[in-house]
Amino acid sequence: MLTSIANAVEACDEARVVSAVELALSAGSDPLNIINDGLIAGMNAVGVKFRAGDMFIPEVLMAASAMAAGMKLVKPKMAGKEVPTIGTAVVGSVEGDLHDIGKNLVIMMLEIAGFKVVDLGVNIPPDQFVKAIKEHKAILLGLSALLTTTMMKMKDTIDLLREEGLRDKIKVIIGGAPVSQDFANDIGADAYAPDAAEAADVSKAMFA
Ligand code: B12
Repeated sequence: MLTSIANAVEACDEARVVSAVELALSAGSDPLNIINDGLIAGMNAVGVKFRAGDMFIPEVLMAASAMAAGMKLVKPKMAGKEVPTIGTAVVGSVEGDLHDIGKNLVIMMLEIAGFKVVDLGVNIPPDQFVKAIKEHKAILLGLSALLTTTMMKMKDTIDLLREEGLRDKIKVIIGGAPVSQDFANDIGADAYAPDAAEAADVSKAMFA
């Protein structure tokens, strides 16, 4: 039954996702299993296909929207079953970068993993990240960049955290197509993840 949810997400078929989730809920499936083994499993498969060139952006967006429709049904059933909040994460696309599809997927996964996420949006200069971290007492900062011309803004943001005396108080995870583990090491980030599912796993592990 959960496989049919995953398959429906992978097929970008929102109506089928909704009916499969409704069926699973009425059959008494655990909401957390519906999320993990149904909705996320489907989105993971989409990620694999996208990287292999077997799926394209409009389909990724349709799958993400189908997944979100499923999540909307499951979330109200999660009362009392929520994963305890790990802490607040501030996430945004760095200054000059307007790409947000991947960032939004990362946010979805971080929320499912138990973070409260403050989404700053796109084109965020270093000082705005710092302001938000202070305001929300964040423990995790997620920086996204899709352009080689904006990835150095990640370093500027980390440098400003250091100048502000915040560097030891927050973990920084970076991601986006031009970014790598080597780059993360070079600019002094705590972590890198190649996709949204791993972003959630790696982030969670840093606070375990
Ligand atoms: C969609 C898209 C756009 C859309 C963005 C819409 C939106 N709302 O996001 C639009 C049309 C606006 C756009 C504009 C531009 N784009 Co564009 N765009 C893309 C495209 C086709 C897909 C990006 C995408 O959404 N991928 C799907 C998501 C799911 O994948 P993802 O972003 O990689 O995210 C995953 C991981 O990277 C990771 N991740 C992402 N963020 C984070 C953050 C953290 C913390 C972590 C841990 C992980 C993580 O997890 C995500 C989910 O698994 C790419 C090509 C490509 N193949 O990447 C070009 C691409 C990124 N764009 C490019 C360019 C050049 C531009 C423009 C300059 C074009 C122009 N001349 O106007 C402008 C720049 C705008 C700006 N200032 O940002 C180039 C970049 C080249 C480079 N090396 O710098 C690319 C690579 C295309 C190309 N081959 O030339 N673009």
